[in-house]
Amino acid sequence: MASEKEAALLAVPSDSPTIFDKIINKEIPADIVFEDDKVLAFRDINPQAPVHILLIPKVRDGLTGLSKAEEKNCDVLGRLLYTAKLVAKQEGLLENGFRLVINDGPNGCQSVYHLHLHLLGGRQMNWPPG
Ligand code: D5M
Repeated sequence: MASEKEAALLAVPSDSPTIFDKIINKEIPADIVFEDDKVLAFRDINPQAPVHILLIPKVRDGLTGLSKAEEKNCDVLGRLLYTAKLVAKQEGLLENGFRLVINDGPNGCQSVYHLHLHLLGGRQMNWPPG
């Protein structure tokens, strides 16, 4: 399997449907840990920490990445952040902290062009990130 960086460099930024649409529509399986009318959260297929969960808006509404955000997206962006806190609490392993990451564009190592928040934790994280 290509590394996440290789996958990101091969990914073509676009507004086309992504693998995450298939997860939202339950066309492919995912380990879903949270779902409401706006947000879906599921475990990353290639975890980088004991807890690695992706949070996505169920309706993309132009949000291929954070750099495409407009004022109309503010509600769902806030909802994603708040849901990350709820899911962190639900996981139980993150009382000592966790990290949220949004990769944007090729330089940010984004490989899936449907905005998503990485929730990472369950170990001591390092800084600066690579
Ligand atoms: O992160 C995209 C992330 O999406 C990356 O960590 C792998 C993950 N991914 C890709 N396909 C799947 C499926 N099918 N299930 C769960 N997780 C998946 P980025 O920030 O774009 O590099």
